[in-house]
Amino acid sequence: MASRKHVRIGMVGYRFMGKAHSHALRDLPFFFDTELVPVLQAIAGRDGQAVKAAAEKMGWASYETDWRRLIERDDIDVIDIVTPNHSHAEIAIAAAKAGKHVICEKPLALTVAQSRQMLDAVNAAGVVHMICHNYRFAPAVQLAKQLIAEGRLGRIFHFRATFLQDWLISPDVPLTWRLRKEIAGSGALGDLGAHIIDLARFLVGEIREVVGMMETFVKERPLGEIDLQLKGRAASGARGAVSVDDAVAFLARFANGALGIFEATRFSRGNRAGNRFEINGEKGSLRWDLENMNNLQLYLEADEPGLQGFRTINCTEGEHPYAGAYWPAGHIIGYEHTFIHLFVELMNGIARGLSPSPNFADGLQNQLVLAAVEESARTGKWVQLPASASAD
Ligand code: SOE
Repeated sequence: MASRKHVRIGMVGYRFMGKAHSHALRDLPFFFDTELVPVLQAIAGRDGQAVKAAAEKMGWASYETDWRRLIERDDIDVIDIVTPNHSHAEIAIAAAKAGKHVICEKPLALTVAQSRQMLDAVNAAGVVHMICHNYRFAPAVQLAKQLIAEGRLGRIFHFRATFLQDWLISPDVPLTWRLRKEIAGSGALGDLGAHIIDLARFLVGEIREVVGMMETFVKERPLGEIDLQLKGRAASGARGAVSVDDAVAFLARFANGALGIFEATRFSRGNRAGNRFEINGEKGSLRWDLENMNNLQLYLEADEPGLQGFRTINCTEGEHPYAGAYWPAGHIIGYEHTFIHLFVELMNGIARGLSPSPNFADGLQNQLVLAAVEESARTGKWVQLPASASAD
C-alpha cells in the first residue's frame, strides 16, 4: 500500500468529548484503511496540569495551554473543537482564517448569527469543515437512511424522536456550564435536541415550521462544575440561577409534508441516553434506540399477512455501513465507534477537498431550528424557518 499521508490534528478541549474524539482518532487506522491517517499532534487546554495529563493518557504528541498556539503552529492541519459552545465561533473562525480544516462539536454555536459567520469563514478559506453529529454514523442509522432512500418506506408521514436523560433531577447537581445560557446557548434543546433535529434532517428532510415549549424545573443550583460521570458536589454553598431549559418539546412540519414530534429532557427519570426515533411511512416503519444501538427495527406492510411485525436487524453484518471493518457478524460495536466513522468521512473529505455532511451548512440549518423553537416557546406561536432552510 502506498505510504499513507498523515493529517495532523490539533484538538481544543480534553474532557468528555475530548476523550471520545481522541479514542476515535487513535483507533481509526486500526480498522479503516483511509488514504489519510489522523495523527494526534497537539491538545490544548487552559489548565496546564490537566491538559498535560490528558495528553499523556490519550496519546497526544504535545500540548498547549492556549488554543491560539494550535492556530499558529504550522504542524497542525485540522482544528478539532470540543470546548463548551460559547467558544466554538472564535476558535473555528480563527482556524479557518489560518487555513486549517475544522471539525466542531454540536451545537455549532450560541446563535444563528455566529453559525453564519462560521460557515462564511470556512467557505471563504476553502477549508474542509464538519460538525460532530455522531449518531448519524451508527450503522443502523446509516441503514435506515439507505432504506428510506430506496423507497422501502414509501412516502414518509411521521418522524418522532426523543433524547431523554435524567442526570439533572436532583437540585444538588451544581450549575455546570451546560446550565448557563452565556456558555451553552440553551439547555436540553441545544445539547440533546440538536442531535434529534440532525437525525430528522438526515433521514426525513428539511423542517419548515415548528411550535414548541420549554421548561426549567429547577430554577437555581449550587455553584460549581461537575463531571457528568460523577454525582454533583455542592460547592461553597453559594447558588446561581439556571438560565436554560431543562426540557423541551416541539412539533414540526417538514418541507415534504411529514409531521415531526420532538422531546429532549434531562428530567426523564430512568432514561440515561434515550436517543430514539420512529419513522412511519406508507409502506413501512423504522425504529432505532441508542441504548440498543446496533439494532434497527423494521416493519414492512408487504410482509405476508399473519407474519407481519417489526423485525430486528442486527447491523453488524459486512453488508451494513462501517460494520464490516470490525468483527464477524454479531460482535456488536458501541457509541465510541460512531465517532470513528465520522472521522473516516472527515479524512475522506480532506483527501477529496470536500466537506462531508454533516458540515457547517448542516450546523447552520440546525441552529435555525433551535432558534425557531426558542422563539416559539417565547411567543406560543408557530414559527416558520427561512425559506432557504426548508429547501429540500
Ligand atoms: C450531555 O448531555 C451529552 O454529553 C451531550 O452533550 C452529547 O452531545 C450527547 O451525545 C451525550 O450527552
